[in-house]
Amino acid sequence: MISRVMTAELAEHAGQRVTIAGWVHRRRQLKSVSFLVVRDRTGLAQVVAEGDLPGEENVVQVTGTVTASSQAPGGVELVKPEIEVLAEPGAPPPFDLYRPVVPAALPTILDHAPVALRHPLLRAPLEISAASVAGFRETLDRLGFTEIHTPKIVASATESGANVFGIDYFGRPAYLAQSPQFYKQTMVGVFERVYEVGPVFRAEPHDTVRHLAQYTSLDAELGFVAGHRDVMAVLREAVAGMLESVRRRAASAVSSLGVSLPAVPAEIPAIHFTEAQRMTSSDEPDLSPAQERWLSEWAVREHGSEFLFVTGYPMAKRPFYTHPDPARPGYSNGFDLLFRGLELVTGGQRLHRHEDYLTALEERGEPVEPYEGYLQAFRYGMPPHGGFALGLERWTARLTGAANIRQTTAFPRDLHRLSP
Ligand code: AMO
Repeated sequence: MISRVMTAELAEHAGQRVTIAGWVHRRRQLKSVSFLVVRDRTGLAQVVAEGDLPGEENVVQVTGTVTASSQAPGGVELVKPEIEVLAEPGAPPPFDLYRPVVPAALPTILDHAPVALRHPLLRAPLEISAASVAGFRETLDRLGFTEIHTPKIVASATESGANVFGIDYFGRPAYLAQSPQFYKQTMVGVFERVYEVGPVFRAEPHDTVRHLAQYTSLDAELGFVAGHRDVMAVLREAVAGMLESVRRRAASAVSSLGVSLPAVPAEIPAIHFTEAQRMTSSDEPDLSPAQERWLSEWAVREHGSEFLFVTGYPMAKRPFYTHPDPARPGYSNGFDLLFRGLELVTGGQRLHRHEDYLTALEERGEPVEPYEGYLQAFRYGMPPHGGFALGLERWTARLTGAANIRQTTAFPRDLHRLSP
C-alpha cells in the first residue's frame, strides 16, 4: 500500500512532510506560481508548485510540507512538492470535473459514468446510498434479523407475471427475479427474521424518472407478527436507522448537496386506502402518482411528517400472497409507505396457512404447480408473518432531491440503456 495521509486529515500534520495520493482535480498554472488540487476519497488538497504540472485526472503521488493557508481547502496546503505521476490519462475527461456546478446533461454523465462519477457532486448520492444500506443492515442486525442471499435466477414470476425478464437457463425457460419475495418468506421458517439487500429486475416498459429495469431492493420479512402494524413499526426503525447512518457516515455528501434530512415521527401517520380515496375524490383501485403527491403534502400539512403510510389496499390490487383484512372484506393487510410524494415501500402481512395459499391461487385462476417449491414452507408450518421492500434508488432520489432516479445509481438499466 502506498503510505499516505488522506486529504481530509492534512491539517493534523501541519509543519510535517507528508505524502498524499489521488487524482489531479484541477491544475492552474499562473506566471509565477502554479496550483494543483488533488482529489482522494476523503476530499481535496491544494499543492503549490512551480513549472509544468500534470493535467487533470493524472493519478499522482505528492510529497510536500503541510503549511497553513487561509485560501486552500481545509486551511492547509502542500508546499515544496515532489510530484510523481502514477498514471497518465489518454484523454481529458468528457467535462471539467472541478466545476462546482456539473457542466453536463444526464445522458452525457451516464455515457461516461466511470469518469463522470468522480465529480464530487455526482459521487455524493452514491455515498448517501451506501450509508443508507449500512444503516439498514445495522438496524436489522440489532433487531435480531439474519441477512440472506436468495437466487436471482428463478423458475416463476413473483410479482404477477407482468414485467418479467425471461432468460434461457441451460435450454429451459427461467426468469430474472422481480423480488426475493418467495425466498424471504420461506426463510422466515428458518430464521424468523430475515433481510436481504440485492438487485431485482423489472422489465419496465415505462420510460419514467422513477422506474429502473434493475434496482436494489432492501427487503425484510419477520415472523410472529400480530398484523401488518408490527411490520410497519420495524420499517419505521429501519428508516430511522438509515437516516442516522447517513448523518454519521455521509455528512460531507449531505452538506455538499444541501440535503435536508427528514425527521421520522415516533409513529408515522397512517391512513386507510378508502380514506386516501375519499380525500383525493377517487374511486380508482390504485393511487396515481398525482394522488401520492397530494397525500404526501397533506401529511406534511396535517402531521408535519414527510412519511405517510397508506394501509389496506384492495386485495384485487395485491399479489396472491397478501393477507386479507379480516375486518374489511375486499381490503388487505398490505401497506405502502409514501415519502416526499412517492411510493417508497410496499409491504404487508402475508398468508401463512398452506390451505389459504391453495385457495388464493385457485381464486386467481393460477396453477399450484409452479409454486410447489415455495409452498413447502407453508405445508410444514409457518408463523403469521409479514415484510416489506424499499427501493434504494427511490430512497436516495427523494432524499437528495434528484429529479431522476438515474442520478442515484452508477450504471442505471432502463428501456434504452444497457451500457456502460
Ligand atoms: P413492489 O413491487 O411494490 O413490492 O416493490 C417495492 C418497492 O421497490 C421500488 N420499485 C422500483 N424502484 C425502481 N424501479 C422500479 N421499476 C421499481 N419497482 C418497484 C419501489 C417499491 O415501493 N414483494 C413486494 C414487497 C413486499 O411486499 O415485501 C414488492 O416487490 O420503491
